[in-house]
Amino acid sequence: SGKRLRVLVDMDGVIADFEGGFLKKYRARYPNEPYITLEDRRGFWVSSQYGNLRSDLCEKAISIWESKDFFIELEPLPGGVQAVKEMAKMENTDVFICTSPIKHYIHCPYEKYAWIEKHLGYDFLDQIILTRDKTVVTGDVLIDDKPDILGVEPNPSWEHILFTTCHNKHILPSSSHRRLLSWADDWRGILEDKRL
Ligand code: BVP
Repeated sequence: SGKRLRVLVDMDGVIADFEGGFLKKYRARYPNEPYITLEDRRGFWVSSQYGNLRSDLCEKAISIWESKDFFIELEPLPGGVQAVKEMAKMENTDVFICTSPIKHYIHCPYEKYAWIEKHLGYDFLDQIILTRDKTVVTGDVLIDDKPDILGVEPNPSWEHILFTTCHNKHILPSSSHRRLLSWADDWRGILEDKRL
């Protein structure tokens, strides 16, 4: 019922466990350095919080996600892959994975494609949008854990649904953000709303 819907789903922090994967590999590589528990994470940028903890930890943090196999080995977040598959099978629904690669591009873009193929299947490779500016992508909803999604387009077509994760769970319900608390939350209801 209703109109055709285009849903943009972010990858890191929404369907792939970037924070968990980061912390595990950071602690393995730098066992004697301080770290920030997921409970104590604040702010989207892991590198900034580590840099504030001690300035040299910024580059140590960056070295983790710039390493080979970081992105491909991220675990799926609970329910995310299933939800995306289900969403893609719904009538009148186009689902795209909309994700920003890091600029150290030797491994990340390749591994993002490989992750999608591994967890969502070969045919889902048609649905990938790699962009550093999500404001120029059109859609009805963007499900993303980053609180501020900015770019050259001041009025993006999508409604940003803030996906709750360790670094944003303490943010007050700012301005207009609707939230999805997890994939167990009512994403179907949000889609039906947008379809009206
Ligand atoms: O590729 C990911 C990891 C990277 O930014 C991208 C976020 O993509 P979206 O989730 O917005 O699609 N990234 C980079 C840094 C620091 C770089 Br310096 C960081 O702290 N956190 C982070 O996610």
